[in-house]
Amino acid sequence: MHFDVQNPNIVVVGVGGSGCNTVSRMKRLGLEVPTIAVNTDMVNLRMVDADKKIYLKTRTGRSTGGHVEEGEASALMARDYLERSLEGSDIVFITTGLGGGTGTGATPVIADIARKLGALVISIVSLPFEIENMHVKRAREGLKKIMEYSNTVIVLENEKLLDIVPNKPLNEAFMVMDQLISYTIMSFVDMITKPSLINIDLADLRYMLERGNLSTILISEGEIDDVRRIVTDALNNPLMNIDYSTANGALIHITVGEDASLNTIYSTVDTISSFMRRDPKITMGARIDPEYGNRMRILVVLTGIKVPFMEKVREIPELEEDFEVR
Ligand SMILES: Nc1nc2c(ncn2[C@@H]2O[C@H](COP(=O)(O)OP(=O)(O)OP(=O)(O)O)[C@@H](O)[C@H]2O)c(=O)[nH]1
Ligand SMILES: [Mg+2]
Repeated sequence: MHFDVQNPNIVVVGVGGSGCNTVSRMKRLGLEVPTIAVNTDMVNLRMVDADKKIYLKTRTGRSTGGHVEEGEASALMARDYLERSLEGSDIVFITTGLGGGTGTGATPVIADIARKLGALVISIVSLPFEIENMHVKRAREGLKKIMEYSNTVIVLENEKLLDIVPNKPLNEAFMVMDQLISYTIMSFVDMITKPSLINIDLADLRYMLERGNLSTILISEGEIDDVRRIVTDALNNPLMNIDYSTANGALIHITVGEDASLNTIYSTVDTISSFMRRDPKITMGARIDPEYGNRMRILVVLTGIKVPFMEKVREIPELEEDFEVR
């Protein structure tokens, strides 16, 4: 009998300006997974650090000007090429910053192609700042489509950067977001490719990440003797404004040093599930990394969440002519 114990084929695709930035950052952080940068912006694409670069030509030959239809059309025109680049992949991560024309328009097309090729599609998207009013509307429409074609869409809010790094210039704040996204993808890759104490494999991911789901992540680190603190820290610093009780599952990945007991690992999982509704679907993995000593890091992917972003429509009122400035 033959058992195929090869690692799954994984590829990371960054779409649009922000997606390409994320991919570049991952490469520089040392991610050993093939990356593809996709953009309608040739100047940006030249500067990107990726294994493969795909230039999407728009119908006008110019930038999308923020038009999502242009982003979508440009990806459809490159369909064959995108297909060839994604063929044979078991897991396709697609990352983009929603709100512009390219990422918002092309990502659903790429997700659709990858899924039709049989890959598990995990899209990781950042949502624009609330003050980017036009971008928010586009992002909401785009997100709906990306959900349709992905197994799950992990959402992170730029707005949360205001809590995490309130005083940083915008560029550096975006860098923090890119780092978080890179870190999430790298954790997934570690989770399924590195030898583990408790393994998570492709089948577990397929089970957890049902089609059309929204997810978000929680990350935290601390000393193993205070598991509760690590978990509450994670819950108190979400990267997305959500109600935890709406989550229907959690994919939990724990990294610990050699001294941690199985008990510590199980009590972490217990503590996390105690914050969720009854009988959540839980899959866990754990990996020992001697460098962690008596520390522990957790990555929780909360699945099946409802996000206020999809429900609320925030209109900024027009200024009245007789608006008084006091
Ligand atoms: N994480 C991250 N987000 C960014 C960055 N730059 C812009 N954004 C956010 O991502 C959204 C989309 O911007 P871009 O990525 O520049 O847009 P695009 O997909 O290239 O689309 P067009 O340029 O309009 O064709 C914006 O609304 C910002 O909120 C970045 O460097 N990193
Ligand atoms: Mg752009």
